[in-house]
Amino acid sequence: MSDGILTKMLPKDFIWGFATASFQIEGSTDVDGRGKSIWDDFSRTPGKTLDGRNGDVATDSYRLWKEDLDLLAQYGVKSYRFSIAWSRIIPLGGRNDPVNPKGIEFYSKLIDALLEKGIIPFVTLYHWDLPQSLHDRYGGWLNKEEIAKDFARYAQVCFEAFGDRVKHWLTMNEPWCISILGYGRGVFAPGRSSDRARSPEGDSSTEPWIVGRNVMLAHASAVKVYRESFKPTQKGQIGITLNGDWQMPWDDSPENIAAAQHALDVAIGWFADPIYLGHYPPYMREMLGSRLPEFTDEEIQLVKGSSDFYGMNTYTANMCRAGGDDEFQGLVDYTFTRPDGTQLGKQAHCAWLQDYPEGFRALLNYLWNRYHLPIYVTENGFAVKDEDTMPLEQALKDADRVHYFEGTTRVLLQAIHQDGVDVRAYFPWSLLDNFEWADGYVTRFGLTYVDYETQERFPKQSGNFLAKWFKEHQEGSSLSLPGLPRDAS
Ligand code: PNW
Repeated sequence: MSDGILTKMLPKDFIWGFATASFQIEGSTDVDGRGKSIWDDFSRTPGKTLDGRNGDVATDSYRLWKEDLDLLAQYGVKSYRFSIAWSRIIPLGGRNDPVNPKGIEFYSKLIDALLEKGIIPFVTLYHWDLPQSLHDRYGGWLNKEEIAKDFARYAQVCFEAFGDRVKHWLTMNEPWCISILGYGRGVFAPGRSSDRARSPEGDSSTEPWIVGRNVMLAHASAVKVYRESFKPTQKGQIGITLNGDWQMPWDDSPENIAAAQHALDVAIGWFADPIYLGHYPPYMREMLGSRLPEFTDEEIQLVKGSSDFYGMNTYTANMCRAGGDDEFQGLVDYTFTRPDGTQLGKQAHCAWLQDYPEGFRALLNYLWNRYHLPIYVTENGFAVKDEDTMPLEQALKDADRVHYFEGTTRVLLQAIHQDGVDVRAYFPWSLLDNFEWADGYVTRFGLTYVDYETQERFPKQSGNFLAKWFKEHQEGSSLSLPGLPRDAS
């Protein structure tokens, strides 16, 4: 094979698949002994979601999981990233609370069925659905001692029950979102914030930073349990996945060049530096002073090196200008408008997302050069404008999303072959349109359209594009993979 052909292909053991999360797809919030999560009542509270809808049904995947697996098999994925609902496994959440056999049984069957289809389970332990009882009992993520112990116990129960078959574990999904959106801006559960119009209690100047540290400690405690008691026999990998978008200076002024680094420090370095390098980025301390919660020596030893790989969720890029008072962006203003007035890329349905594949490539390079670990891209996707209101036939021809994935798949190969970045996995978000948190069902990220009246699933062109692209770019895969789902057009 000539170099030209090789550089068009993915590395041999490259993993790809589609991703979901428990609360966004399962529904059936009140069956088989599931305990409440913090998203249950939050999403039922008027004013918390854009369309006033909640997660009680979602895509009904707790009941329709077999259909979802058939869909995955039709797309020919190698892997499926899904999350386990803590409150199905331990309804009250705590380390002395009973384990729910029905919860174990549900995920166990799902894992077996995946393996029967030759699909690798890629499992997230925590994708935002904290057991409500832990929040009520001791403040949930705000309570360092309790939450780390309870999370480690929950993780242990999962390793015991599923670790014989699951070899890819993610502890937490997106600690920045957990901390900032849940305890700073107050737009995600539990909705705490200093803004009294939004929340009766909370302190946005301190709580997000405390929660961030506690999430890292809980993550690292679970990893310690895995490495000491399970990894020697189960031989899997475990890590965390962080959200973060590429941040670039708006122009070449020194203050805006510095601003872009500050934005990266707060969006990514806040977690990635302690976990991979063993200390906070200096800018975090500069910005927050004594409000930045310290780690003890023992804690930082626990946290440092606690991820076997870099788990990367990314959607877009921003241009950065120094200034503004938003600590959650590192006291940096974000814009999609270039100095010449043009836009970075196509605008998505949600305000924070434009299509800019070069940002994806730049971020891969930045993370590889800074942390030197294999990168697993565990989320990447696009919400098409007005997809919620257009007719089905039109929604299935999701040209803007196809364009987005043409871009990211192109630069993915460039990052691997031209830049030498060690990327090992890629999971577009999401297998299905689903409950998009504070956006309710208004914003759709699916590669598959879901009719929420009938719960019927219809592959979009983007889903078929990705299936075909990976079929063509995987060594040997065209020989062994099943046919594509029926065409959307
Ligand atoms: C991620 N932002 O969340 C989550 O992991 C998914 O559950 C979610 O459905 C997906 O991205 C699409 O939103 C994010 O404001 C939420 O920058 C918000 C942001 C980023 C990621």
